[in-house]
Amino acid sequence: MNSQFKMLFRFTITFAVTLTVLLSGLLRQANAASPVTYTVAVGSFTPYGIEVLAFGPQTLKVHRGDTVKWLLGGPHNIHFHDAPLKLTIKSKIDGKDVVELNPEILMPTVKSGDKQQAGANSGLPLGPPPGNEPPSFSLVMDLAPGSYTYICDIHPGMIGFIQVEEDATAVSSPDEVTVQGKKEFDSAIANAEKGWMELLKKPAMPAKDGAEVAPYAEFGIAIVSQFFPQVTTIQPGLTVTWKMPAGIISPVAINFPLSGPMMPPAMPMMDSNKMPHFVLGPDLIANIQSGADFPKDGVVHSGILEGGQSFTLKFNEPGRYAYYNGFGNQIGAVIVMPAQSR
Ligand SMILES: [Cu+2]
Repeated sequence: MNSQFKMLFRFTITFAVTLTVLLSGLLRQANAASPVTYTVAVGSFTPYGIEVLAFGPQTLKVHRGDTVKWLLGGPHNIHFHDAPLKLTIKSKIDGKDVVELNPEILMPTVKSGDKQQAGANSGLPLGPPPGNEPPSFSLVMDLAPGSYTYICDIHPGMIGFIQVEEDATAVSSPDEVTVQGKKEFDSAIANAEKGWMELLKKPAMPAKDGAEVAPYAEFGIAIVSQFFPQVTTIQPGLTVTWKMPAGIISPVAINFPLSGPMMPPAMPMMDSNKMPHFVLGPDLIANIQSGADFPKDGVVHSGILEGGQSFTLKFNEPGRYAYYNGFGNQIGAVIVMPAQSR
């Protein structure tokens, strides 16, 4: 009995040792696997105004030394820090007062293909990339295991996570990651379509004290780029307030009247020191205070409204007033009824 036990014991030890050697051999093989490149989608559009403002997949697990390549589907940056920077700043360029896109957002702190480092920012592409390549930005994740958070400064709420796993931990293949990213975006779009249909069931509320317009409808990580409602009807003497939801949002700028052809919202330029800037055009710079009466000349620039901000105008004269988003692709109207229709 005792010798049997010893034999079993010896066998167990031998088996365990053999298994360990075998396994560690396998693991070493896994470790020795050459680094791979993962692709993360950055935002996405539908042809009909539903936009995903997210990184897909939101969470990516990699091994040390792998590369992450972000495919830029719009004006986004990749920034490894915790809170979005202020979108615009007032500054002087060659002695001239301007409002410009925050240069800290615009200017890259690392080159595509570099190793990730704390605070790394891709900056914003100033033009289309050479050739027919879609715009992208890559970093090598030569990092200790742990979770690394990044954001887009343009769209507060766009947040992504790179999880660097121990070499022994299995992670998805690049193909699986691409499929996962697409799945997350497809489901966000489906969710927004459903939300939009639900929104249509809600009756428009008659404006008693003043009307409210939402510049976007948000559904999770997707937005519908339309004014809600698109046409606002009020009695003379009432106000209209454009109210931005807080969260994952695209900035908006309310502009009266329609005045196409549209100016680009911001113009790239070089200063005398050859430093690039993105200077805001008149459609993005406020010419009137929120709460003011609609001006006699009919020209209104609300300035940029970000998440949580609002802009109010008071309409005293009956008429039809059309407006647009200075960032493009959205029009709306305010109809002020004749006083006798009260
Ligand atoms: Cu963004």
